[in-house]
Amino acid sequence: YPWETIKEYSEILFQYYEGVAKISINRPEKHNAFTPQTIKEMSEAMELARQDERVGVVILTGEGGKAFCSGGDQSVRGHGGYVGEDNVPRLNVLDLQMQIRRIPKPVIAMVAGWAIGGGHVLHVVCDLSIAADNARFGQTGPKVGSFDGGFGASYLARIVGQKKAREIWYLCDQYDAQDALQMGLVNKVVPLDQLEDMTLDWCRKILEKSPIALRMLKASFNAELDGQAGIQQLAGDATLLYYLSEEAKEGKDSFLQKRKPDFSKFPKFP
Ligand code: 1HA
Repeated sequence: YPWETIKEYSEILFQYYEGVAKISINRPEKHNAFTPQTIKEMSEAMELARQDERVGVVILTGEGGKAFCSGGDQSVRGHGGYVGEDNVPRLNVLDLQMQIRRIPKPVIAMVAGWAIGGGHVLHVVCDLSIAADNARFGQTGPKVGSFDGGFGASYLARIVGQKKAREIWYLCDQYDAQDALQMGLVNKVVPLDQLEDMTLDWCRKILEKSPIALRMLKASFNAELDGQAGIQQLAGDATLLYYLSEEAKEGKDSFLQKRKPDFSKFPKFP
């Protein structure tokens, strides 16, 4: 596909094609393990994808066909987090997880090869996951001295159930694509050479749909688990819709025209 580069980065690719933005971790020699810099770049790209009115769907993936993402780069793990060139330890992937949940457009994880540790959690928080037949899933935290008790635990449990989620974290086993399909952890499994075709096919189906309906659905699915923050997102979308109405515009117009608002003509629905 003729992907066009939106912006050049050092550790990711950020590309556009027909309504779709693709954010791809580009460290295949490390199975696409992330550093603070990788996450900083992904965060900026996600924000640009959010602001870009051409973009209706975001694909999250990894380059090379052998790994989606193997989590935090253990070789830069320091005292209190993953350390970049500024010598500051960071767990900034948690902010990226929030961005993936907050962006009012569907995010699809396109998973080839390893989705492990913090890389597994990244696919978990995406709206949809499409896996190649070579995909392998798992958490490693208790083995390598880490854990993600946020979405990595609670949202995983919503997806696969409490027993299975505890098994995944306590045993640190690896699961193949069919296992993942069976436990509802991925939406579809396809041969590796059809992964991008299938993912773009799903993107096209989504892009034909009503953007506001999709936006409201994403916020609604999030609201239950995200508590007050989820309700805030859903309520914000309700405000967006209200601002589109004549009734809300009467409030603003009357203020600017220094007169009393007249809401009498607006219906009081049963
Ligand atoms: O838990 C969190 C967080 C929790 C809260 C808040 C923030 C968090 C942020 C991050 C994380 C984490 O991600 S912790 C979990 C970190 N990840 C792992 O424990 C996975 C480590 N990797 C592996 O277990 C294996 O590499 C593998 C099962 C994915 C693949 O095995 P395989 O096919 O045998 O390949 P392997 O030879 O191990 O890997 C290829 C190269 O990639 C190796 O480099 P080389 O020896 O050739 O120089 C390997 O060291 C490197 N590599 C793979 N994964 C990582 C890595 N290097 C650094 N960090 C990695 N994660």
